[in-house]
Amino acid sequence: MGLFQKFKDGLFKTHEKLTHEIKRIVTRSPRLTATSIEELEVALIGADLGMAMTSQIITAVKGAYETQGNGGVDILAVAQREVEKALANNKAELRKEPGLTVVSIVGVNGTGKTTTSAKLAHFVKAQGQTSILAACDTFRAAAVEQIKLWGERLNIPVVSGSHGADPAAIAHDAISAAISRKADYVFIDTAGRLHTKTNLMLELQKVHRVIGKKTPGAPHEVLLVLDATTGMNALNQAREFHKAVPLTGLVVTKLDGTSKGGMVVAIQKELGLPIKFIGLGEQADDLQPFDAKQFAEALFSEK
Ligand SMILES: Nc1nc2c(ncn2[C@@H]2O[C@H](COP(=O)(O)OP(=O)(O)OP(=O)(O)O)[C@@H](O)[C@H]2O)c(=O)[nH]1
Ligand SMILES: [Mg+2]
Repeated sequence: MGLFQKFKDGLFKTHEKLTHEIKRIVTRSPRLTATSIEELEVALIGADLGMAMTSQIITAVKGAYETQGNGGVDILAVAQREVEKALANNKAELRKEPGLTVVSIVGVNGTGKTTTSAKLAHFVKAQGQTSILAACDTFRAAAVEQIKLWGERLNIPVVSGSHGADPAAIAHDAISAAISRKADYVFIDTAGRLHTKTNLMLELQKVHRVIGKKTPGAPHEVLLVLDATTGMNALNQAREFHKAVPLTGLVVTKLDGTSKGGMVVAIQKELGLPIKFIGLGEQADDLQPFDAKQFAEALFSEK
């Protein structure tokens, strides 16, 4: 399946809702009226595109009506162009160090960290690179089994410890194993934690400190996993995590399960952190590097 088809399938719900509503507005009134502008605003905000992006699209639509007149404006095309423009500076590449690259995967409970860690290992493998998964969620009883299962399925080695073990020690062991095997990446699957729990955030800082002592400059990537179905709550999570452990990027998961996929745009604009990957389903290859052009096209294009 091509990349665009993946984006299109994964963003289907958001696409359907947005295009359906926008086409209805245009059908009812070919002229741009105060009411149709208001309805357009509601549709865009309803997809969680955020105030700033919504205003930018409305301004562009008004401009297009002024220059092209009624009937000549394709609102979907204007919106697509504006969204693509707004995300043009998003740097999605996963960092690659000359030696080992250590990637820490963090976030609140249930956002998709373990699944994302496994999908990332699968992603770099497809590019000819090797990795090790570090099972640093020693808190939740079934967590180690879950990541081991992924490891078996994808044929990726997993370094784990016993339930309740020190996550920093497991991260340390995983890096040792990666160095001796000359692996390209270590993906550290951390336990879910609420951004409001100080002791849990301190624990995460400790994991990162230990990693940094073992490999200078590590973790090279700290990716916050956000669940798209939680909408704008994700903004708050991101701000708090960023204060505790400086983030290098975001992964937005479960976009296939929401019609509010515009939150990707709002979050990127608001935080200025790059969206590195998006989760478009539960399978290993449903994690895709974020691509502004494909994303904007998948939201608005009728192709
Ligand atoms: N539909 C869909 N489901 C996803 C996606 N990413 C993860 N999931 C599902 O979300 C659920 C939780 O995923 P996990 O990877 O266990 O989440 P976690 O953040 O590790 O959870 P904790 O370790 O308990 O904090 C699982 O059922 C995953 O299959 C996605 O992009 N799309
Ligand atoms: Mg997990």
